[in-house]
Amino acid sequence: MIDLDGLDGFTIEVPSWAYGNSGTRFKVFTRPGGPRNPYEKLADAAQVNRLTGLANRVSLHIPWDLVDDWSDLKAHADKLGVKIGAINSNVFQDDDYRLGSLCNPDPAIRRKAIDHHKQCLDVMRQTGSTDLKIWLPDGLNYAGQDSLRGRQDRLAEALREIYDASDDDHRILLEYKFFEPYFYSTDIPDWGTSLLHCLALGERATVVLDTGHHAPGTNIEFIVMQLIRQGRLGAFDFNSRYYADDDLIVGSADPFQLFRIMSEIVAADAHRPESGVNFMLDQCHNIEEKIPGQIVSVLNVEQALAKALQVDKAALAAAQREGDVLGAHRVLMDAYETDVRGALADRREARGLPRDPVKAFQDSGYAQTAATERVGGTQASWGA
Ligand code: LRH
Ligand code: MN
Repeated sequence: MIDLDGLDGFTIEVPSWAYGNSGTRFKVFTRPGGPRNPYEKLADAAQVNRLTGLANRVSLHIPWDLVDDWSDLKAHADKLGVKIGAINSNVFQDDDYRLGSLCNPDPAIRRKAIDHHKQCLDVMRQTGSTDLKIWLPDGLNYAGQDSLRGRQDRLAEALREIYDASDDDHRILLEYKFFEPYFYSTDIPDWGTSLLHCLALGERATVVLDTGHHAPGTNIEFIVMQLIRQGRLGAFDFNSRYYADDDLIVGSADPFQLFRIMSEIVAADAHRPESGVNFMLDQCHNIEEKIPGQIVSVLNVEQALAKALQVDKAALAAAQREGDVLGAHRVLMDAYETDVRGALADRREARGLPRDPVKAFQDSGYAQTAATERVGGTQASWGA
């Protein structure tokens, strides 16, 4: 009997930038009907929630999603049935940040970067968002280029000022990444460095685990377990990759890894809303249709969680206790091999949602309408 009760209240936050044009340094592909502003990005994101019932929050990126009237954008989101989620700072597209932002040797540049984060805190106050997500591109390309220790001290000082400027209901989500855009060192390269800064800051500072930000071969579910054990797993940036930070559809490259990650989540009951873990996507749909790509993504996460909920916890604990190596492994594999797709479609139907949300979107004609209506203006592009 497939038990899906654990899915109750589980939601996923989708990124506004996944609906705009994106690509690589070689090419950013465009398509008719792409969103031209945050209003249209929210409208597209709301389609994912309408058809899956899973994605009721949308992350914004500053300045990509800057608007004149935040309360008007919030009202627009409310009408669409979605909430403004995490606010993402951006210190990776300004010439001033060539040698870093919060870690820059120049105090004036650090000041500029700190003020940008304070601007993001104001956006949170005006949109009802409570998560400030900080990913810093900061790093070095050549050994000796700057003091590794000095940069950490500057970073700690700057994060302290941002943390102290935030409100009691705000969380700081500090993201790490092992390389890119710099190639010798990164100032927040791993979960340990992010965790150390979070522990130094205070209870409201937690770690963001982007599944594309690890060295090949990293056991990511171990990191998930350890961050939960420390009470500092704040959020996921879900995506998948074959080589580097590919930002592909979560679960498309390694569905078994996603299942193992969700198994650690279920083992700690961290899938429950009260855990405070923000399950977010951070992806770019460079060649595939954006909205169907996002629908498939949230369904992949839901499916991985549904499989993880099938793990026979008692049998697994008994086999582990008895040192029954294969027995324990096979308990987990039985859950992974459980086909939950029919039960999930039944669950959607029982909630008045389409059995196949991707087909329902294609049948809705939404993309065609957008292509005819969204004429003129400049399509939103990753980076612009
Ligand atoms: C950096 C990152 C970060 C976002 C950006 C869109 O690679 O993962 O989370 O700011 O992608
Ligand atoms: Mn990310």
